[in-house]
Amino acid sequence: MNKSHGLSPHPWNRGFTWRDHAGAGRIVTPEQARAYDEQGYFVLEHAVDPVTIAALVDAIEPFDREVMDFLATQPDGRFSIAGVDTVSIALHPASRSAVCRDFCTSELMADLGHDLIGPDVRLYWDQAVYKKSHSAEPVLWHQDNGYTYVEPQAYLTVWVALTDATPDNGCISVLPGVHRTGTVAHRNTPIGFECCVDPEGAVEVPVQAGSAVVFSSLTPHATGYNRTDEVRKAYIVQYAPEGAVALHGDPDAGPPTARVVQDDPRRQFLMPVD
Ligand SMILES: O=C(O)CCC(=O)C(=O)O
Repeated sequence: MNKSHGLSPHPWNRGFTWRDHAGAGRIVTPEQARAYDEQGYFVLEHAVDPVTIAALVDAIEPFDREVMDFLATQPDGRFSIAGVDTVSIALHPASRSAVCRDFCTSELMADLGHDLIGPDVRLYWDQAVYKKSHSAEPVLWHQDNGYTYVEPQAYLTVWVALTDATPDNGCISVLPGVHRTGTVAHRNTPIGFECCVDPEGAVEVPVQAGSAVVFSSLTPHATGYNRTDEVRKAYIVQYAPEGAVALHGDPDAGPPTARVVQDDPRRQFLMPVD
């Protein structure tokens, strides 16, 4: 485990081995596969056309409004890591919008899943994350597998920029290399899980609307404050191997108390094979 970042293994992470992705895939180039293996991420430039991006923004808009209306009813406008003054998270647009569902099960995503996960892939999660203008909080450094512990630990996150994402408005930053050691321990804070603070070697990854940051569930990442007047919008879609399970329980208290197969037919769609 990489001691220079002060990281230690998650209590449930025993004997993890990263599986390399050799050769060219359907869409992932050998260079991108090497970056994914060595750095834990790559950028897929201009992955999504402007018409599709506009359709996604329109489809997500009512869900984001719902979330903002809900947050406004909460104490201080906050609920968990979300808040009217910081970030809104609309869960599972693909379960309610054909536009989002078609996007999540598109050839682009099927090809990414095929190349980076394997032949039998399911949509594991989708959410729209809108960082509000002059946001009050950053999103802390975390691995996606640090929130809900999934096995196999290595699944795929595709962070699709619906607006340009810049260092000024809270683009993704990643911490290369750590993914190869599996899930690390996180602490639970009032504004989310955190695995490290201001780590050395972090890389900011600005991308234009329509580009995607493709990274592992094991790649630590964070986003900073949005210091602009505009909302920064992203649609995050994640893919896991068929048969993946979510482990429940308190990692500090002992082994998992439940293992739940991730195959909810309302939203965890099996990806097309061809
Ligand atoms: O888009 C963001 O600001 C952060 C999203 C994120 O880190 C996540 O969904 O895991």
